[in-house]
Amino acid sequence: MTATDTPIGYGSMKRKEDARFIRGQGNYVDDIQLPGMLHGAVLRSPFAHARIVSIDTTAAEAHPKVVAVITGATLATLNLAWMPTLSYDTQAVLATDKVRFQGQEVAFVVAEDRYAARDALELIDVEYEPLPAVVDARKALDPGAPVIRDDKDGKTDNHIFDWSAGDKAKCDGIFASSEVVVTEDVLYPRVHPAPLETCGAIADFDKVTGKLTIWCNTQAPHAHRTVYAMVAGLPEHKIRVISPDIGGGFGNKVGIYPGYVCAIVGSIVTGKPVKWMEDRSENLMSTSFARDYHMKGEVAATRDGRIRAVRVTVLADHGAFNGTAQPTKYPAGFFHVFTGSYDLEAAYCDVKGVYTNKAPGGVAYACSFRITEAAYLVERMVDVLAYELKMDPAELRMKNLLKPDQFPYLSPTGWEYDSGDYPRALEMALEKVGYSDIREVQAAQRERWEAGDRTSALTGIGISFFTEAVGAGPRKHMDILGLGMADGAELRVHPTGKAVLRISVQSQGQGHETTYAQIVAEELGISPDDIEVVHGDTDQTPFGLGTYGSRSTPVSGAATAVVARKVRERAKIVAGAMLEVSTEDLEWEKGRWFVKGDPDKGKTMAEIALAAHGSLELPEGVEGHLDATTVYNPPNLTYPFGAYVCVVDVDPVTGQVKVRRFVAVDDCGVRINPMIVEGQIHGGLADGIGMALMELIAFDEDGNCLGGSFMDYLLPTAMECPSWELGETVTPSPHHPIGAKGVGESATVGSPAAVVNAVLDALKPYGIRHADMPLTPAAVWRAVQGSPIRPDLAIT
Ligand code: MCN
Ligand code: CUN
Repeated sequence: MTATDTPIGYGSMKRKEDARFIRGQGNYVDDIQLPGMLHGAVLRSPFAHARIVSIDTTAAEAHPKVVAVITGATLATLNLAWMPTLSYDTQAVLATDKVRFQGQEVAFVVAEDRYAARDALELIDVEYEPLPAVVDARKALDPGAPVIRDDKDGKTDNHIFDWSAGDKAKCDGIFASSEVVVTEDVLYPRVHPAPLETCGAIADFDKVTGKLTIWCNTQAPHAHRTVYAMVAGLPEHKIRVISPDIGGGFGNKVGIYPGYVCAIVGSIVTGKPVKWMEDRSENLMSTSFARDYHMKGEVAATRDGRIRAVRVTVLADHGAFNGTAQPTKYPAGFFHVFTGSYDLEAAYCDVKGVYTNKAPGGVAYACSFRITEAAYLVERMVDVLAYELKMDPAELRMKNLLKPDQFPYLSPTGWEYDSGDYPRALEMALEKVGYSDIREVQAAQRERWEAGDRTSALTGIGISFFTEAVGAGPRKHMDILGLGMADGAELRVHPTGKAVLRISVQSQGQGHETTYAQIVAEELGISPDDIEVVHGDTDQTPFGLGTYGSRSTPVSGAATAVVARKVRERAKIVAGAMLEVSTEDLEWEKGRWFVKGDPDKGKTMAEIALAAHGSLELPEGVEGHLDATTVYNPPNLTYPFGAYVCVVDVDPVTGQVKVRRFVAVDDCGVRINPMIVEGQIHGGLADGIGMALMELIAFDEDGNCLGGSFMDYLLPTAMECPSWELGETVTPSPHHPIGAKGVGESATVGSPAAVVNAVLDALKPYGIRHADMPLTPAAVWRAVQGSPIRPDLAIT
């Protein structure tokens, strides 16, 4: 899709922010230089599990360029050695008693330049006493397993939580009486969001004013500020968090990392600004990973393919600290959505969380807080059922999809899907890909294969249908450490009719400066070029919880529309006074109020703005100027959905998978900027190919991380991606002011299952029902050789 003119409102237009990005004029944390700035570096643990016997920092402190060395002992004097995680656990900022994963933060050096800081790390002498490590979640609860969190009073095992949802008795009853039951163990392996820009911060504490300014590439500046105030006891009005341009977040930049806290303490201790910027390996080894869900899926169905119930048992690996950065009250996030897009009689899930000697985290990576795992599981299970019933997977899905007249639909786990027309989306995707034609070609190919002709690669077609739940969220259901999920917006129209919008969400590449200007443009008829969007600075923007869970459009987009409508109403009063008519006699058309039945008699927004700031006599009680504020508390989540079809060619001899085609029909309600939406989908589809075929953070038995660089942690490139074929349906969200639903994570949620289903469909002649991601050539080859591999197992 290409953009033409700048639309006054919705439509494809080029991103305003790209004017600086494509010229290399972005302003990222690492671009910022402050006078007298010092540089911090983190010393990390080489062991996955070890007792710290001693830490000797004398030699490092003697380094001529080192200004300070901070250890957990230093932090303990400030009561900061441990910090709360966003999941109501605690995490060591710098380890004092034990290290609990490889790469854990042990000490922080502040030096005059970053090279000296790194050099000095080697001068710190830490004596470790290695302990046995638990790397596999399935062994974490074994009686003899080493206890990782012995810092917690009375803790004698690695159990974190048990959580369940759905009606167990009803579900069990259906399973007991169903004609067909299929069961499969499905792993969603540990992967990493791996944003191009790694995490980093600059802390600048001004001793005179007591003001602490933190430049940090966080997705949630306001939440960070409040958490710093609560945890460190710093006065909130004296903290300013600035998120400058961000080079990708994908969930990796939601949480608070020890490096940020160390930079802050470093600045307080030295009285100088301190910058901390992690490198690639630090990012991959120590910051929020994603998934690591061991799932047992069960589906109960009738013999003719009517799905009746789904039951799931999950073992959730949360690493050494429960540091999932997610805003729900549920330890498994939005995993409730494992019922997918289907009309079920009952559903039940049971999730057990455990500690392991691996980096903390657990949700991040375009995850919608565990919907990625849920969507993958249910779509894999539907294919497993199709395999057993010898039914076409498209037909099986069509038979079970929710029907348009069932919306709003209350799912068996209690979630209300707002709107949808699922069969239409699936029909469109199947038609676009030419489903029956490809099946015919495939059948002929299989016949040749059966006849002994093994020369050509095998074609596979994989389908996935997903329902997403985004836009956290109704304040009563979701919070971060007690902070409710509502977001503010402020809009001011200047006297000359140009405007500034201030919002609380934070773009990491999603194009907010463009799309939010477009929302105002649509509501007020001002060109998006004339609307400045300000975000990412707690001193300049209203409070709100930031960008993740594709919540910006559902929440902040709604706030923007509401605040613009407030301004429009004020403009109406001003126009009434200007035209000397009652406001009841006025009618709106994009950009102007005019007198009903007399369209020539009207006032444009620019004229109204000037008058609102002028000497015009306004009615009693009406304030002048043209501005408004609002706080939007969403009544429900929005539920975007989509139908994906992937076509692959698999070479059973080499295990090589080539994604030949990918059709994605997405419905995210009304699209503000279709070009940006398509860009979001392209990115998510590439993510899906990456996770399905190559991405994996692996560990050996001792807990050594084997995915600590881009040589080992493989990301998809244009080489692995086909030319995407996108389609669109529009089912507006009934409760959102402009009918939009979020889309930023849809394709990452929906696409892995399509790719995996396609590969397994290709391998059907080999009788392979399931194999776990990533389906690397080696994994496919091994599956073909009849020895399914489990990439979660320690690699020997
Ligand atoms: N949009 C639209 N019409 C809609 C829905 C969205 O035009 N109906 C536009 C929005 O206005 C916005 C973009 O699409 O410009 C994404 O909107 P939304 O779905 O609301 O998602 P967020 O802005 O909240 O972004 C968060 C989401 C998440 S959680 C991850 S993870 C992810 C993603 O966005 N990380 C990204 N996409 C990313 N894209 C980039 N380039 N970089 C990341 O780090
Ligand atoms: Cu879960 S990754 Mo996005 O919500 O920032």
